[in-house]
Amino acid sequence: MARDKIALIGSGQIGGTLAHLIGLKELGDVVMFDIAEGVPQGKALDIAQSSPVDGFDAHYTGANSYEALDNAKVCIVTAGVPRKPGMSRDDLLSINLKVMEQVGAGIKKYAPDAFVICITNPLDAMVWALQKASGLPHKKVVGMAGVLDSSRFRYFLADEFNVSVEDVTAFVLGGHGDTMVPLVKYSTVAGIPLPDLVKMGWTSQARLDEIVDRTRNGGAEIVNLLKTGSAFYAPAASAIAMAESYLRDKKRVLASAAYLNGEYGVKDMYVGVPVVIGAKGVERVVEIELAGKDREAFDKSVGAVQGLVDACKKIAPDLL
Ligand code: A3D
Repeated sequence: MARDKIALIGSGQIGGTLAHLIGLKELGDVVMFDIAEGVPQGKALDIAQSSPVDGFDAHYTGANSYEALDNAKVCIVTAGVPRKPGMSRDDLLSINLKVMEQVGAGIKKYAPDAFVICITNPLDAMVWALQKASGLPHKKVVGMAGVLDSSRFRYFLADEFNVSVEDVTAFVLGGHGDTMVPLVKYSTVAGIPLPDLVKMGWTSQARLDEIVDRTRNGGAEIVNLLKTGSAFYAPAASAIAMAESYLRDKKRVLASAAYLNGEYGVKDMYVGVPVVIGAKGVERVVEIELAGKDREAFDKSVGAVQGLVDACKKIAPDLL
């Protein structure tokens, strides 16, 4: 059986880590694409040269032309620019919106059957724009954020309770960023919901609130430490989990920015919700009942995403 082709659009920090993980997990052959000349070629060659040491078989190429995406089964998009000092949110939005237009056109032409995972920020608006620009079916275009946010929450909880990360599950809804909604009652240690663990004396409500807060600010904490960039190991690992579920038809339930058409009372927007990812792409949106504070927090988060989408429509009315 021929190996699947995975195209990485953007070969920066996350793109490079994605390429390495794909090799280590033997998920397929890798095409690294970027507008920076030499970068995708150099990274592809460097990683390929590690394959004899680590014992994986994968073909790596680097490219500056969209033709290289031809027939890719999965495309993972990290292309774009980060927010620099002095740049407003709208400046960033309009630059990355143009990038999504180019990338969407490239995918439409060369990889129209691909499963597309967007990571470029501001995530919920960029994945929306990428779907519009590519014209691919909604269920084949998703955004990566929830797996990362859940993973951060799980890590902090495992650390707090001194238990294996494997036994901690977390449930995070909403847009990516400080309005995300970690659902404490659906997050567990070996099936025991967090509120029960508070009653059992494993932690206090105040500590739990601190952990939720740290999760919400997980990205900013790393930016403040790195100073010259944002997180890339955990974001790459998270996108790989989504790609693997698609390629191997694992049907994992993963929090992702998915297109909602009425679910959760939201229409024509990408928002973070749990979905089943299998060979058909997003095979199901898991819709739980939200009430009280959770509903309020979710609606606030949806409002923040709507604001970004409206800004996109204003900046590029013809584009989308
Ligand atoms: P970085 O290392 O800057 O890589 C971005 C790459 O995109 C660079 O190599 C650029 O040359 C390339 N690029 C720019 N414009 C284009 C274009 N038009 N076509 C093709 N390539 C282009 O960034 P990174 O890898 O650290 O992060 C990538 C993106 O992911 C950024 O937008 C981050 O904000 C975002 N990010 C999202 C999350 C989420 O959880 C959603 C987490 C971390 C980072």
